[in-house]
Amino acid sequence: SKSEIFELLQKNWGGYFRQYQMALNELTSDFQIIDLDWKSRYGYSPIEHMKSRIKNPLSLLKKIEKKNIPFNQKAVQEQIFDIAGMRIVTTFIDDVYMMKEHIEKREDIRVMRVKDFIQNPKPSGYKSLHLVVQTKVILADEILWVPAEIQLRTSSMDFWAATEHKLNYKYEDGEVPADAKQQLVDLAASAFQMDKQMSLLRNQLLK
Ligand code: 0O2
Repeated sequence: SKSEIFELLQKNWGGYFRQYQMALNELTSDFQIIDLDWKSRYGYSPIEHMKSRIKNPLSLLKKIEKKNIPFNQKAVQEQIFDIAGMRIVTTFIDDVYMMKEHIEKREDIRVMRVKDFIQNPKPSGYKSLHLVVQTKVILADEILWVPAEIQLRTSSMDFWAATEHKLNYKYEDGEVPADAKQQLVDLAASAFQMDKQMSLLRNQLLK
């Protein structure tokens, strides 16, 4: 039953999902190093801040049900890629694509899929660039390539997403009023306007 699976997930969280924590340790360290390197090289880093999370058991269970995935480790690993999640928030839109190019060049990260919700926003107005990756994790006597999702977005996109998430939380099982949805779409456009103007200003100042 659902509650049994849920209990099982919670109990086995530590062991079952250890590899995902390892992947997040790797990714966090990778981008901390990039941040330091950028600062020492140029006195400026494109990374505003970053955050990692392991998908919570309830959210994972919902996804398993929604996608109709059989509940075993192999199936889950092959079909759900965002158990380990890393979010990198940048200053400018260009930084998002610069980070993407950097990640694509790394030998310890394999990019499996790119979902560009900046070019093609979600109906909600959500913008971000998602990379489904595999992260190299070196164990005592084997090498793992652990699935993870890296979300790249600007501060402005991050502000919108965090606020929208909070506003929608209340309606988890119901429908958000159409008018509120439209306002959120408009707010996403305003947030993007700010990103574009910041880029223009930067280009002016760099000339
Ligand atoms: P949580 O709590 O972080 O787990 P997929 O089947 O995986 O290819 P899916 O599930 O649509 O497709 O994945 P996608 O779109 O790549 O990423 C889903 C994640 O993107 C969400 O995580 C959010 O972090 C973010 N996201 C997507 N759409 C929205 C949106 O409209 N508003 C906000 N605020 N965030 C969004 P989870 O799984 O919802 O949450």
